[in-house]
Amino acid sequence: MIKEVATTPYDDQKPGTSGLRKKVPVFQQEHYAENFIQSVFDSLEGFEGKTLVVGGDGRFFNREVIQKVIALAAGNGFGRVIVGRGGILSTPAASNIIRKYKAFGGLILSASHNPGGPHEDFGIKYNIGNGGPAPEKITDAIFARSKVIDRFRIADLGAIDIDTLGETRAGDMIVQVIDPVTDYAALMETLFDFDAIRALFRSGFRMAFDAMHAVTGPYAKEILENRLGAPDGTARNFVPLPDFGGHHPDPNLVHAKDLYDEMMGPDAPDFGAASDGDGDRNLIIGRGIFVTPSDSLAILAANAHLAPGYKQGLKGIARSMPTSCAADRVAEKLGIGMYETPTGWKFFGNLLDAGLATICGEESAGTGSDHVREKDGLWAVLLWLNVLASRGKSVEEIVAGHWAEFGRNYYSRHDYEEIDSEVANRLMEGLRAKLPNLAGTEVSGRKIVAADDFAYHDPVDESVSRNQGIRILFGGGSRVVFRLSGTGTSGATLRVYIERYEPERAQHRLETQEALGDLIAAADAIAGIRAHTGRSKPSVIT
Ligand code: VG1
Ligand code: CO
Repeated sequence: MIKEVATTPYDDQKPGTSGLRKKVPVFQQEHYAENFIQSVFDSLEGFEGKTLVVGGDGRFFNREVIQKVIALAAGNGFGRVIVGRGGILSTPAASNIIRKYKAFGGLILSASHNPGGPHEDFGIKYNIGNGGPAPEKITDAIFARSKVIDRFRIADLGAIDIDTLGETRAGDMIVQVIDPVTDYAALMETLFDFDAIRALFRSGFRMAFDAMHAVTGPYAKEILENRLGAPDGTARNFVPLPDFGGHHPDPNLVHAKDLYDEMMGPDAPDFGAASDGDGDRNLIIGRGIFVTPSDSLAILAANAHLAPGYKQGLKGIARSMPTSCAADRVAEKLGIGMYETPTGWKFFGNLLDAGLATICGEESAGTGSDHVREKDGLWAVLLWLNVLASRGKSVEEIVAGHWAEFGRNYYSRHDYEEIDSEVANRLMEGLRAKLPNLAGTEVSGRKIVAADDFAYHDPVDESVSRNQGIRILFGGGSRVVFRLSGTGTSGATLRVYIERYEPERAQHRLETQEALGDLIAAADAIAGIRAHTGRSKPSVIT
């Protein structure tokens, strides 16, 4: 039986960089999730009788919202819902399922790397039929609809069993529960040389993969240990927990510190890696060396042809604007296109669909390719393994070789978290006002050659996205970028991205923060970070 339920709108359901993210108690308000999901459906056309994919990273409230999605999908006339068993699907796996089963779209329930639990974060993101996050045209429509929504349509189904594989009828709709790992693992087998990686493990190569109690656990267990023969214990913290064991499932040097310390220690394995809450990010650490995500993107692009899925070479590389320019030098050498997009994976979709780019990446530990339309943590780990197996060198040798060939982009991101939103906006407005007069001036001994507020012109659909971050370019390929985060759930987060290019074959290795010292000072001089926020240092440095 389908009911039409009267509701009143909320005014805060604007999707951010990666969907709608709020604290769990916000999502638990009456009709909050229903309103948003109905607003998504109201912004789409032509899904009657078609398939919707749903799954999440297993965090607190995941199961409840999955039940709501199923009931609303039935109420709105979808023909089928495909759901991962237990409500589990990593973000890249969900993208693959949408594509493979030609679904109309999917709802991914996750707040990525943010903590989970009754007072922590939750999120809902809509992905379109190509498997990628909805473009701005759709997310704008969803927000507009959410502000005026006055009813939702829901089927009275009772609790649907999402823990048993197979199909069940739910009203006029079919609910199909699938294994979350099988299709994804099969896709990985088509891209990488599993025999070569198996031989690498057989030769005694040791790896540590930290799933951070999040969604990649079951994927890593199956692929690394069962299919590739890595020893039992290679995947750690592999059972997804609703609160991620009380940790932030954020694969950076702060939250994956145990892994980092082990990799820097005397008995370090050959290769260390981690992924985030929803499985789309990756952390790569060699024995004694952390690989920055920007360098990782460049190195993977330069070596991708060693993996069977990319042996034809790359069509192009795309990176988000704040990501370091290391990949640009690889694109230049390969003679392929280089695209610079705003932050967030949704901007890569058109480039991938149009065959302009094959590999994409972001400085925030996201790397991926045209195999799906999301960034993909385990994919990056497997590509690294394939490269290590093919080249027979250590991570450190590969990174050093890359710097020797292309030069080195010293790079760091400084985050100022939970600052007052008004203060953050004032700081950005102050910067914008200064922009026209910055070029040609000198700050902290460095000359500014250009300064702008990044606007992206999509080469495929010709849409324009403005105000995507303030760029201050210095001579010699150094720069500072300022933008406000679009994924936080309390206050504002200012992100400052600092980069210095060193063509000098990088023989003398500087400590990163030291290498960037004068640019960090310049960033504060230009934006007045201390003066505005009262903070003397960032909350997180990556
Ligand atoms: C952050 C990152 C961005 C990433 C986004 C979603 O956004 O900077 O690169 O695409 O998170 O990542 P922001 O607006 O807070 O800077 V996640 O792993 O949802 O999946
Ligand atoms: Co994520």
